[in-house]
Amino acid sequence: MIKTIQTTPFDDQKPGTSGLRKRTRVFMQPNYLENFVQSILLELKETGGNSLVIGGDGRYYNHKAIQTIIKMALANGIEHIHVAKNGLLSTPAASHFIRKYGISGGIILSASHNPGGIDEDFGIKFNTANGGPAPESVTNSIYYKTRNITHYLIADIPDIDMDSMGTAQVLQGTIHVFDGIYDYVQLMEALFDLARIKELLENGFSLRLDAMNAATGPYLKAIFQDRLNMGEETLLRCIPLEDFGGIHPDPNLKYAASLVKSVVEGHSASSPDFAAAFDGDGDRNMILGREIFVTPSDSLAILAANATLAPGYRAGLKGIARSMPTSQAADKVAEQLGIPCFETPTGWKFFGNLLDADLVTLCGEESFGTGSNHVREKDGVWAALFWLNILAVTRKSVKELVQGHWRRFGRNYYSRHDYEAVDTSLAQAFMKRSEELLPSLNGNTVFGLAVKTTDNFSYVDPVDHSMTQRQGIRIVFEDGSRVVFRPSGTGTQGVTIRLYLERYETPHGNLSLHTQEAVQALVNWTEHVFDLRKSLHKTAPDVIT
Ligand code: G16
Repeated sequence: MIKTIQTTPFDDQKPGTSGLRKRTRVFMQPNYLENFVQSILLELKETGGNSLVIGGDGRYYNHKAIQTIIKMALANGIEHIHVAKNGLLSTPAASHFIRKYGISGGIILSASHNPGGIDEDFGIKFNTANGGPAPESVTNSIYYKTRNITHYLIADIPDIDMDSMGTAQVLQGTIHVFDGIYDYVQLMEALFDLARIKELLENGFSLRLDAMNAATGPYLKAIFQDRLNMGEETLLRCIPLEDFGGIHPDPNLKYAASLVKSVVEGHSASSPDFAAAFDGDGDRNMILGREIFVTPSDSLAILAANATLAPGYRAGLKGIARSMPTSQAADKVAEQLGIPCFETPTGWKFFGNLLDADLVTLCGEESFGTGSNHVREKDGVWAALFWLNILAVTRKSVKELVQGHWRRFGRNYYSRHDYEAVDTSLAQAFMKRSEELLPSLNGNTVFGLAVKTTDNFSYVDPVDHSMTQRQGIRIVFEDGSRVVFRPSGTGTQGVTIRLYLERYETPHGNLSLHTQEAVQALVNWTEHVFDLRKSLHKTAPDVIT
């Protein structure tokens, strides 16, 4: 019943910022998925694991991959295999399930916000027993195994029925098909005052939530339709589709442009008071209010400043963590609250130790990620509920809340310019040349911008003291503004170079500039000093958020 299949290594199975992401057809080639899964399962077994959660964001190839993983987990002697009904499980819900039931780890099939389909992207993430993305020590060990693999094990059994809940004994293991929605909704009910939110909504406050044809649809229905009695018109694109309806399930200004247009730019009396969109696997969020887009960095800072208004955070915050490229808006709040603010490399996995050691309560990233110690992942639906809870208590509009925040802490104008699918050798040469230039910039003033410090960011984890180096080129100016750039770790074609621009204005400065106008001097400075566009053979960024 258990087959041993001979295989040879693939040389491109090094996990990136968040698991292994490739074109779907790469995963579909013989043994590709199996090699990676076998390496994960060996890692799980070596660390004493005997239970596993499996689920995904519903994209093309999910079902087939889940069946393969179940059969391989059984063959590798995993005793308890928990499979989400229909295979659908958002990333934060997976994290919660692992933590709540003490499961040894989880495999989440998702390429996050990347498009889905046979000619698009697929991905596989491994989360450890704390519910968070595997740290680098674990992903490096998995990668090492993929380099040395000679065979994998798979049970020769028919496919498992994933469409109905229940428990079945198969070979030496037990397969539990569970409801991927229920536990997560219970957690949200414990953290937020849903009755107060309901009262707000019953009093004419209007809402629009966009699941972008991806994993959050069923969660939004369970919370906003079943518990908060909201009508269907408030929930957009809530049926998960294998190809996300042909869109990028990426909640940002480019890929959720129609929502942005109807709420922010072309707002009218019928525009909702609050809107949010979520990505493929439900961990990212974009927050909008009538006439205002809330940058993810500001969202983190505003949630932190108002956290005690939500029941789950009444006791206050231990600390805040943000990824290095995320704006320093949260630092200002931490300073006023008298709590620490940690700066980590990009990747949610770097927050895990800080959360486990209870050093921080809230975390956030500029890449539309916000979360807390309730799970070990960023969490889109949680962020929307947190905002609604604060709005329900303060009875302010989103715009009033954001502008009031700026008047108190100052405004960190912020924008990210992405240069996508750059030729790998061009991108590498550009990063190398830029790093070499750094020492000559210190103390120099160009275009009126005085450079204070420069580095290629490195991080020492305060808990386990592991060191992560060269995480992005960072130029800090005397006025607190910053230019940062780094290669993305989640792209699947060539290299994406991300340029992060941040300019700080004090509470008494000009708080109402257009963002691109506010950061233009930093763009000019970057072009002058690093010749970025020419070096990358680009004339303009591909995406601006
Ligand atoms: C992943 C990680 C995030 C990271 C983002 C962007 O998000 O979980 O921590 O900020 O990628 O990473 P990069 O700039 O390297 O592309 P997701 O939602 O794609 O899993």
